[in-house]
Amino acid sequence: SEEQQPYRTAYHFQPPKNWMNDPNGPMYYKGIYHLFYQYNPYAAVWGNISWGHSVSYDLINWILLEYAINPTDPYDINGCWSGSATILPGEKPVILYTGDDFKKHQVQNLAVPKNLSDPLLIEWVKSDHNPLMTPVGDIDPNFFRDPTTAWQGPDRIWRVVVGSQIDGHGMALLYRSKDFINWTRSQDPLHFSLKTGMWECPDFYPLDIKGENGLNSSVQGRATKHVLKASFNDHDYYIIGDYEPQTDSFEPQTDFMDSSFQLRYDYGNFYASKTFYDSSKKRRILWGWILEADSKTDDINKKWSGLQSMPRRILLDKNGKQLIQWPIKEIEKQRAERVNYQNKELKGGSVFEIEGVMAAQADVEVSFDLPNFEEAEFMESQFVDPQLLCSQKNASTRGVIGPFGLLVLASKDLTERTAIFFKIFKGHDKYVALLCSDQSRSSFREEINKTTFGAFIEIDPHRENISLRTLIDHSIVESFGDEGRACITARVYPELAIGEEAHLYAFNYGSQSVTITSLSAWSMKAAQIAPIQKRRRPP
Ligand code: DQQ
Repeated sequence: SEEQQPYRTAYHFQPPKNWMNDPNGPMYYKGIYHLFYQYNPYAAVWGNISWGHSVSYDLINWILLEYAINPTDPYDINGCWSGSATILPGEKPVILYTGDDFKKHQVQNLAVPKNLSDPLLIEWVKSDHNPLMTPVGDIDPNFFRDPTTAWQGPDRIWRVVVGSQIDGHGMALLYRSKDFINWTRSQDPLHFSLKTGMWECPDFYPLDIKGENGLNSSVQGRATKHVLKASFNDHDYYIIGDYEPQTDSFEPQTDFMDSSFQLRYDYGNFYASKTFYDSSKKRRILWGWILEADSKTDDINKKWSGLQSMPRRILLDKNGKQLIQWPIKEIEKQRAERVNYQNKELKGGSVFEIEGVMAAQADVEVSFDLPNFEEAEFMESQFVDPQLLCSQKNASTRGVIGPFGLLVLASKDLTERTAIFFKIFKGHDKYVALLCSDQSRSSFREEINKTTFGAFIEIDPHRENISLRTLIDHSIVESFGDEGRACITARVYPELAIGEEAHLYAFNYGSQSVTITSLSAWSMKAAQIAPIQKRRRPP
């Protein structure tokens, strides 16, 4: 019941019980979306890793299936770890995944559907050729995993990258194959970094420079930019650049850990993500693993651990310098009762309650009219860490232009609340909006990680408004600042502000007033996540 399980989500994907981590092999195939995920069938802690499998017609409501692959063979007996799906010509989906083998060496394996005429692709068979790629030469068997979706060059040869670390440096090893069975390692990796360790779950895909359509992973050419994502230091970082399939060279515009400003999908809790191309709606969609922020004991007691993010549509920002993410539009079908405010002034120091929605299960969109920037607080250096700035001057610290934003999953007396807010700063030669998600007072419970998160958004001096969208779902708060230019996901576990006792507020603790140009908040209907209906046997 909701009373015993106040932190289970209503419209974010999660299995009924046990441990879940990375999203794996997401794909759209013949009218159905498939989501696989790292799953422990036996417990709420990491282990016995198998590929959980669920299918959906809309990416919101899910049918739970039997796991697709589990550790049964010498080449994956210690775990079927992360990997990706590729749809081969002739509409043939295949999976490449990492096996932790009998020697605890990481190897790459292939699995294919047993029966292509089963629309749900319930059963998968592993290839007799496994393992296809093994850690030989300078590859450390502990650092060789997470193959991407493969792409084909103009020469028809398949390419795939695998995450690695050689001599302490993170990299994406490149492999080529004509038949998807025999793979040859390229002398040069697709990319590497001297400033990071192991790259987990790399992802590599094209985006259209103009236009909003996503692209199949095998599209190359002048009108595209390529994104390379790698998971390290607990975050998902990306760089954008030009990919040349003739030489397999990738020239990024900026590089990982180059300066103090790092591009990340999400500046909060979000890891080991993966994208796929949805050919039905011509869009690229991102899934990410949202970890628990409570303790292992809490997970064992509540019998589950791990969520998937709301699937996000990915676009290239007009300036080509960064990505924009937005919750897939299907989620709007879950919107129920709505409250709406327009032109509401928030004087400095004010808090007002947004009543009439289920505050523990809501979607909120708000846009703020900004005052003149002349008064904005000065930011000494542009090298400050936004997360540090958000934790030093949290939601309770009075400012000038901001903090203003939302208090979510808040108790009536505001002793518990998660604050998502903006502050505007004047730098030496530019203005920035700081987006914060402050969990420091999110719960009276101890043993919860309440780290505050922050992200910068560059704005020009004439900027008149800024928007925030926040998805609130019991223990997850997913925020999209400035139309999706900066995203922050947080996990929160309130003691008082649960179920009907949760409240929603807008606030402004800056000295300057700001105006809510418009605010809409909706109660959200629960998604259906149910096991497949077993057909009754004929008598
Ligand atoms: N999770 C998988 C690995 C991957 C890691 C194991 C990232 O394949 O590198 O469950 O969270």
